[in-house]
Amino acid sequence: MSTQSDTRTDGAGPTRDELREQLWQAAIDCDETHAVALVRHAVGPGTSRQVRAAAERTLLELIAPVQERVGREWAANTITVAQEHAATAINERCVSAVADLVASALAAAEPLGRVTVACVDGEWHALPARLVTEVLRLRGWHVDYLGAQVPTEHLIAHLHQRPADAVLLSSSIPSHLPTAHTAISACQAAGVPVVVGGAAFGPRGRYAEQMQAAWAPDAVGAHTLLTRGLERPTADAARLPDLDLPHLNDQEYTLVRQSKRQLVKQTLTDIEDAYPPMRAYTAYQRERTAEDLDHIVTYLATAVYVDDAELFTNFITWTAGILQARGVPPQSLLPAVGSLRHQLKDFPRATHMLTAARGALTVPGPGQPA
Ligand code: B12
Repeated sequence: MSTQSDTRTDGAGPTRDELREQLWQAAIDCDETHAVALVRHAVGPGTSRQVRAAAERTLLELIAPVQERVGREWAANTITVAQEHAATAINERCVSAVADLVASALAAAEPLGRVTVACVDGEWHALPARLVTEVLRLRGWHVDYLGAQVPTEHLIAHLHQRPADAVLLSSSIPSHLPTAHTAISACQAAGVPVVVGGAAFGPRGRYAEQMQAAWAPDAVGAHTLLTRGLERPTADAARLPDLDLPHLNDQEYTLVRQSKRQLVKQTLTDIEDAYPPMRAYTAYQRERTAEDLDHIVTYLATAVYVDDAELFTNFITWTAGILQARGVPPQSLLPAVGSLRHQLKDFPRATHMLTAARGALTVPGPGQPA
C-alpha cells in the first residue's frame, strides 16, 4: 500500500492530501452528501482486487486521519462538541459507504476464518472497532461486529452461540482497562484467543502484555496475527486479575475505587477552601467540577491497577491541555491533586503517582523561570 501523502488517486483528480482536506471540510460543514461522494471517488472503479485495495486505503489513509483530526481540533477547542459529533456521524456514514461499495466483491469468497469484534463494556468509541472490522472483511475474514460497550457476559454468550477463531477487543479510554482485563480473561476461559487494540492499551500495547492478550497496532497488524494463527487458550485460562497483576494484592486499587465518592466529595470541599471564588459556582458548574474530579480519581485508580504512574501523569497533562485551550490555567488542578495526595497518604503507590502528576503540572513552560 502506498504511504506517499501526495499520491494521486487517479490521473487528474485531487491528491490524497487534498481529498483528506476536502473530507475534513465536508465533515465539519455537516455535508454528508459531499463526504460520501468523496469516498466513492477515492475508492474508484477497478478490478475486485483494485477496489479492495483502494477501499482499505480510503478507510485507513483518508477516513481514519480525518477522524483523528476531529479529536485534535476538539481538544484544541477549535471545533465545538456538536461539530465533533456531526463529523463523527459523517465519518461513520463514509465507512458504511465504503462497505457498500465492496460488498459484491466480497460476497463470493470463502472466508479465511470467523472473528468477533467488540468494544469493551463502557466503551463508546465504536468507530475504531468498525474500521478494524471493515479492513478485516476486505482481507477475507468473516466478522461479527458487536459495536460499542458490549457487556462481558453478553460477549461470552455470543461466543457460545457463534464460535469464533478469535475475539478482537477495542478500547480507546484507559479507564476501561480493568473491565478490558475481565473481558480478556473471560474470553480466554471460554477457549477463544483474544487480540486487543486501541489507544487504551498504551504505547506498543504495554497493558495488553500485562493482561496476557495479543495486541496489534491496527487492523493490518491484527490480520497478520490471525493469519499466523493464535493458540487456543485451555480451560485453566480462567484467572483472577491478581494472577496477571500481583501488585493488586496490596488492595490499593480496590480501596481507591471503593472510596471514589468520598474522595470526590472531600476534594470538592478542600478545593473550595483553597479557591474561595468556587463558593459562588452555580449548581451546573459544581456538577461539572465534580465530574472532572470523578475522572481524575478513576484514572488514578486505573494507574494503580496497571501500576503505571505514567498513565496518570499523561491523563493529568492531557486534562491540563484541555483546560488551557479553554482559558483555565493548568495549575488550577494542583489543589485537587494536593487534596487527593493528603487523603491517600497511607497508599504508597497512589501517593507516588499523585506526586509525579504534581511534578508534571509544576514544570515551568518555555521561557518561564524554573
Ligand atoms: C469520536 C470520538 C468520540 C465519540 C465516539 C463515537 C463513536 N461512534 O466512535 C464520542 C462523542 C461518543 C466520544 C466520547 C468520549 N470521548 Co472521545 N473521542 C473521539 C475521537 C475524536 C475519535 C475516535 C476515533 O474514532 N479515532 C480514530 C481512530 C482511527 O483512531 P484509533 O482510535 O487510534 O483506532 C485505530 C487504532 O488504535 C486501532 N484499533 C482501535 N481499536 C482496535 C482494536 C483492535 C483489536 C485492533 C487490532 C486495533 C484497534 O485501529 C484503529 C484504526 O486504524 C477521539 C480522538 C482520537 N484522536 O482518536 C476522542 C477521544 C478518544 N475521546 C476522548 C474522551 C475524553 C471522551 C469522553 C470521556 C468525553 C466525555 N467527557 O464524555 C467520552 C468517553 C465515552 C466513553 N465512555 O467511552 C479522549 C480520550 C483522552 C484520554 N486521555 O483518555 C480523546 C483522545 C479526545 C482527545 N483528543 O482528547 N468520543
